[in-house]
Parts: sequence; C-alpha cells; structure tokens
Amino acid sequence: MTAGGPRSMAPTVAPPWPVLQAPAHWRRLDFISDLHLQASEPATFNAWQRFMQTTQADAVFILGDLFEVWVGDDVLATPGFEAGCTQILKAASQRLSIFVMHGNRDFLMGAAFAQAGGLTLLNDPSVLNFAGQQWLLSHGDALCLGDTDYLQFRAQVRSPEWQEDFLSLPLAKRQQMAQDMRRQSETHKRSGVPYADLDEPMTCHWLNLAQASTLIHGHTHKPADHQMTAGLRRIVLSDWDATATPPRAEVLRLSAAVAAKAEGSTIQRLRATRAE
Ligand SMILES: [Mn+2]
Repeated sequence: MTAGGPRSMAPTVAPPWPVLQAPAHWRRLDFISDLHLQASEPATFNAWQRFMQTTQADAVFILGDLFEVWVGDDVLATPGFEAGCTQILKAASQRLSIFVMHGNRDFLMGAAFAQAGGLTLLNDPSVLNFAGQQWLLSHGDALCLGDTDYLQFRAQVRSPEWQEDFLSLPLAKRQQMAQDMRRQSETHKRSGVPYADLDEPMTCHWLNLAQASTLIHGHTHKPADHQMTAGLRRIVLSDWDATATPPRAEVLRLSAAVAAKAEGSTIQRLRATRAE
C-alpha cells in the first residue's frame, strides 16, 4: 500500500508475516486467550495453572491478554504474581512448546519475560503451518476497524518511542498509570457502548495474504465459529473467568488427523475446569 522500491513489484509468493512450521511430530495444539490473569482473581489463575500443568498438547498458543496488565518485564525482579505465573510457564516449557502473542493488555511483555518463561513471543499476526494447512493467528484487536479511538491508542503504544518512554518511568508510576487506564476501560464497559467486532472484509484480506482459510483469534470474548465468504472461517476463543456460572475456561484443541495418510485436523472446544 505504501510506495516501495522495485521489491514491491514482485508477486507475493510467501505470506507477509512470519510462518511457523509445526514440527512433523506435533499431533495436538491447544489455543487459549484472554485469561486476564491477575492476583485478585485466584480461581481463574488456579484453572490456568492446572491446565498448564496437565495438558498433553505438544504446544500451547496463548493468543493475547494472558495478563490483565503487564507494565514491563522488570516486574519479574521481585517475587510476586507475575513472577509466579512466569515460573508456571517455565515449568510447562520443559514438556511442551509455548507461544505467546501480545494482547491489548499485555503488549509490553518483552524478551526478558520470554526467556524467563521458556516461551516464544509470536508476532501478531502469525501464520502457522500445521496438519497440511495454513492457519492465521492473531489477538484480533487490530482487525476491529470500527474501534477508531482504540486503534489510534494502539498505534501510539505499539511504537518503540512510546514504549521506551513508558518503560523508563519508575515501576510504581507505571503501575499507577495502568490502574488509571483500567478504570477508564471499566467506565467504558459500564457505559454500554457496544464493542466493535472484527471487520470481515479486512479479515478476509488478511487470510488471503496469509494464504490461509482459517483465522483463530481472541479479544472480543465472543466465542463462535464464523463462516465468512469464499470458504473463509474465523474461530473465536473464549475469555476465561472461573468464577462465572458456568465457569469460562475454554481450550480450543487442534488435533492432526489420526489416519496415517490423511491430511487434516479436528477442532474441539474443551473446558479446562473439567479434569481430563
Ligand atoms: Mn484483548
């Protein structure tokens, strides 16, 4: 879309985003998002901990908003909630691969967190090649084109300059600012203004660029399986709230086809609150 050099004239042969090639031995992948982990919600934390400790998946993909807020990796320097969660990730990473994408709450998770948690931070969006198919993975917020105020805010806070400035503030100041932002967000929620959903034409455009037929995303807290035009599909993950009735702690499990020659996969939605 921007003017470029001769390179921009070349036909697109590969997706413009990073492609993660699943190792051939991976049979089962778990996707979760929007856990909004915080010290004041121990039930959801416990459900997530149990899931990380017991899942038999080859890889877990956390597609954004693992944490309610992340004000910088230096929170890990002191024992506390974030350090505890990171230890759980690290322990699980001894058994399986963990991939984490930024959400609109925890976009400041950085390289130090990734290293401490034994995980890989994923670009948003990313393309996954698994079971003979390309899957597009995203948090989803960047596709909510109707949310123009938020997209402006997003562009600002995702810039390296803003992040450098913010991270140079004292930790206590950053925590205070994050709390103020959360209060504003709560006020917005209570005001009843409906949240924007993903823009379908742009979602289809992204899928075509990625040469994928299915997008898996979170963010909207509206779990569904949408069939869009031209056989394109978007699967929306649930948020987690173990105190809700019934509890919400859903895992989307993608399994490679069992038949030796068949390429393909099955998709299931599972409750992580149920013992497996
Ligand atoms: Mn979100």
